[in-house]
Parts: sequence; structure tokens; C-alpha cells
Amino acid sequence: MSRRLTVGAGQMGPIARDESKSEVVDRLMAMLHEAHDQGVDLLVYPELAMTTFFPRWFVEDPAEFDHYYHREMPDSDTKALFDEASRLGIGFALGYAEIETDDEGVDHRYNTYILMDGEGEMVAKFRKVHIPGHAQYEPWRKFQHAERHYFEPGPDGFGAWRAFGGVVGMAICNDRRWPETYRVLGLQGAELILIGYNTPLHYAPDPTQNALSGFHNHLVMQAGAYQNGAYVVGVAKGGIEEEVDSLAQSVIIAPSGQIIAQAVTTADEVISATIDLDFCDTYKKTLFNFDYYRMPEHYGLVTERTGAIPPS
Ligand code: ING
Repeated sequence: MSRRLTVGAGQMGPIARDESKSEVVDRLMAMLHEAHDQGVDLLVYPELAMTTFFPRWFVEDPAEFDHYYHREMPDSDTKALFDEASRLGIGFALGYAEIETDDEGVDHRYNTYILMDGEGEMVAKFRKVHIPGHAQYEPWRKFQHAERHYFEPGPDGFGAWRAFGGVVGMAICNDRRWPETYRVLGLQGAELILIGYNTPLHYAPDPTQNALSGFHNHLVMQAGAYQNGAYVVGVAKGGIEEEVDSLAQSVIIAPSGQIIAQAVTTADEVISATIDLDFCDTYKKTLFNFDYYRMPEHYGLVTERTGAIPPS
């Protein structure tokens, strides 16, 4: 018996600052139809797929950027996309900026993924946990990366859900660089991990890393896939967006750590692969048989300690 599924990565090229949400939805719709032509069952769009990566600019009051956020999903801007996906029987993950108002009337801003199944039902929402960049304006930077000004960390951590015949988890951008992300999902039996990213090729705190941005991108996702016996779909919004050159190189990675599909452009591009979720056990039941081999009694520091403390 095999649990086959055709997954797609809906990589996006740049979204201009003044590109309307309906223009973006037209692009997402075109990729949905391309995915349908490729027989895709689940299409993964990037992080913040509805707008330009607005944290590259600093505005004192985040509310000035409220037009980049969504209070409901789907809403009037996106309903057509959700309806068409449901008509075609294609599930999808969509990254967007979310505002949620709590019971006390306080607005909370998250960097969010919504996962829909092929019947148009919401499987889950995930809110980015590892918020990179900075919270204050930093004039020394060529461009800002002020995600800590615009987003709170997701309060719910990393969940996994039964969907598409397997166990699916999500992560967003900087989450993919932290091994804990994959292990927390792996400990929930995740077989397919969906990750969107917006990654400038210039890393202001240490530009010596710039030449390695593509290597580091694949390194962390391939390692996460292999060490947890899961497929990983990594989807970029790339290309030169408002003068910031951003990494593309979207991939679909097998539990072996092998890249089985990769985008070759820095534009809107759908890549896909037919995977067998049963293949995960080739690793989960051998080398990475967690229950048999892990030694959590020696891992305490991983959750007890935040920063490193070297021996005195
Ligand atoms: N982007 C980043 C990421 O981890 C970053 C942070 C920015 C890394 C620039 C390297 C260079 O890919 C997001 N959006 O988390």
C-alpha cells in the first residue's frame, strides 16, 4: 500500500509595493491552474504571499501598514482563490500577514500560514514562531528587516495535523533555520513539512554569509527532512523585489534529504513531485527510530536554556 500525494511549490517572483491584492490573487490563481495541470493535490505558496515584504520598511505605527494585513481569511480579496481551489479539489497553504483582535480589543499581528484541504475546509493555521530581524529602526541597514516591529511570535508553537492522508506540519522562513522546529514536528509524527520564505540575499549583520545563502537555505531544510524522516516543501518569494534581491531556489525534499524538485527561475514558477508518505518510515523506523534511539534524559538543556553558557 502506498500513500501517494502530488505536492506543488508555488514559488512567487517579486510583489511590488503598490501591487494590489487582486493582482496578486490573479498570479496565485494562474499558479493554481498550472498546479492543476501538473496533477497537484496540495500547493504551497510562500510566506507573506499576498504582499510585498513590507518589513523592509520601518513605519513608526504598524497600523500604517494595516492594508498589508488580513483580519479574515478568506476575505473579499481572496475568496475567489479559495473557491477555485475547492472547485479543483486542490488543498493549499497560503502565507499572509494576519491581525487578530483579542477579547480585550487588542490587535495582535502575526506572520501566518493557513492550510486548506482539497474540500475547501481549513485544516489549520500556523503563526511564525522564530521572528528574525529587529524591532527598532536601524539606519545603518541598506534596507530594514523589522519583522519584530510588525509581528508577534505565534503563541501556539508548532502543530501537526492529519491531512492529505498523512501528518502535516508547517513552519515559516526563519523557523526553518532552527533544528528544534523540525524535531518538535517530528515528535508529532510529521511526514510532510510546509515552509514558505522571503530571504534577502544580503544579510546585513554579516554580509560574508551572502554567498552562502542558497547553500544555507537547502542545508537546513535537507537536514530537517533527513533527521526527522519527513518530506519538506520549501517555497520562496524571490527575485528583485523593491530593489532587494531575494533568494528563490524553491525545493521539494525527500526524507532521505535528497532534493527531488527545484525551481530554476526567480519568478512565479510551479514545481511538483509525486511523493509516497509511506517512504517516511524508511527513516522513521530505522536510523531515526525516535522511541528506540533518542536519549531525552540528556537533552534537558535544549528546553531549559535559551542562550549558550560555556563552562566557567
Ligand atoms: N527571513 C530570514 C530567514 O531566516 C534573514 C531572515 C534575512 C536571513 C536576511 C538571512 C538574510 O530567511 C525571514 N523572513 O525570516
